[in-house]
Amino acid sequence: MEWMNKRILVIGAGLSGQAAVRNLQQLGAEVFLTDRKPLEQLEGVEGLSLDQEHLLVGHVPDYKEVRPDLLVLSPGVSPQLPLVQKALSEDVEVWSEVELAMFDCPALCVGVTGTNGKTTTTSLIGELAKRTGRPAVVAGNIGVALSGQVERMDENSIVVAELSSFQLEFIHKLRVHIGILLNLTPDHLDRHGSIEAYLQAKARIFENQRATDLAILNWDDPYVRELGSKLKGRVLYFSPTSFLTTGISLHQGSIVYAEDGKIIPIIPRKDLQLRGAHNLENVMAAAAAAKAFGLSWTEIAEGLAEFPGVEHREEIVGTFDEVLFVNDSKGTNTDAATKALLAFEEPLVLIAGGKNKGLDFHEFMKVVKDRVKSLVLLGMAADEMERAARDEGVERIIRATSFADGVELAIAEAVPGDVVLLSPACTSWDMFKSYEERGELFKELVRRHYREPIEQ
Ligand code: UMA
Repeated sequence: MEWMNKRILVIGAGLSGQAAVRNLQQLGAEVFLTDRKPLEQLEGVEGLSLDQEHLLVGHVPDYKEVRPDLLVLSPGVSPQLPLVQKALSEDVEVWSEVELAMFDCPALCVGVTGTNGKTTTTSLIGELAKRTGRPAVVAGNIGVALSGQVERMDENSIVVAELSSFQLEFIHKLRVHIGILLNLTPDHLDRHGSIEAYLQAKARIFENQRATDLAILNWDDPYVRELGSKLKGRVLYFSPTSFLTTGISLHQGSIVYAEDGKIIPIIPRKDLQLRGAHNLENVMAAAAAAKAFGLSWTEIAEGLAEFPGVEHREEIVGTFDEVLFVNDSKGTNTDAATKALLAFEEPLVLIAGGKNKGLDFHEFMKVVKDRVKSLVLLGMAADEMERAARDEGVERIIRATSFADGVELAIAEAVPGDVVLLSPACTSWDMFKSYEERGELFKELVRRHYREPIEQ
């Protein structure tokens, strides 16, 4: 690709868009940045070297005036956006920001996708990658735009990229030497329209793999398992439930690797800090990736045992008055929230709600009925969630007027031995900028409550 003087329109001025602008300017392109928000609502944009002609915020720019040679999309930008449709109709290329970042990437690239567990798996692989002694670049959907990391990507480094379905929608040549598809359950249907379209977007992670590359797939997930026969690269399956004669699975309480029936134990399950059956998927996939980039099973076992988990994902906030508080703000869909519920045996007080992503809550509420003693609901989806909860026979439902009110109500419901779990099954976007902001506030409110107890 010849970048000099190419006119490139970047859409979305968040983390991805800003990193893409810097990257493209380095390459010598003429860059335009647009965002539907006005300048005063955008953070960090003033730090970019863009004049008025090139910074087109707070309105939709006139396509003819920009005449772009290429569009670069932030992940949050829907392909249905008229600007995108216009470019496509004129045969102008549209790239996602990760395509730009990984363009010509000389590093060893590991890509992680799936509905749930991506961040845990990506972080864990990042930690394992560091054990090789090579520089590790951990970025992507995990909260660090890949385009901002390009300078750190060289022949010696290992890039571990968390890739969302949004990011994979407009890739063209992006190639991961090691690709992981963890699982697939309905998510982001408001954007993708159907589970099939969502699967197709996710499966694109393997699109440019070559015969020597590796696809790591979940045997237990029917959609994912089936993909194996269609891929160009080598395939390695993992299964947390059934023993695989070739692959990574559980055997007599340990995670093992087997090849044609020959079993190599990796680590006893009890030595892991990560809780819950779902975390086995993450651990197994990470172990497979680490083996592929050259760690020994002993080094992998050490890395797995030392990994404490990630922030906002079943994160232990602390025990106060004998009640355990858990922040799972990253549980932004029903499947993730269900997994969090199933990871605890103690009686649960659940705080849920936020903005629905087009999901139906009935199946989720069946699990809530089984596991949860009090359900505190908040946010835009609260009415819809309450209806589903009542349909499924959930008895104790409490409505909160704000997030802080929800936390106080949950604390009031809990008795010693209970777990108060924030796992919203919804995005935070009705009340917060991100799930991180929501999780931080949760932790802050809990700690503040116990530092300064509110008089009853
Ligand atoms: N915007 C427009 N027009 C649109 C849509 C958005 O102008 O039609 C503008 C918004 O006004 C905003 C900007 O685009 O100013 C935001 O862009 P963005 O939503 O793509 O957000 P970024 O800050 O670039 O963050 C993105 C990912 N966000 C989304 O996918 C929604 C981050 O994932 C990611 O960490 C970051 O790139 C770095 O790679 C977050 C996420 O919620 C964690 N991901 C979803 C998930 O995990 O479920 C997919």
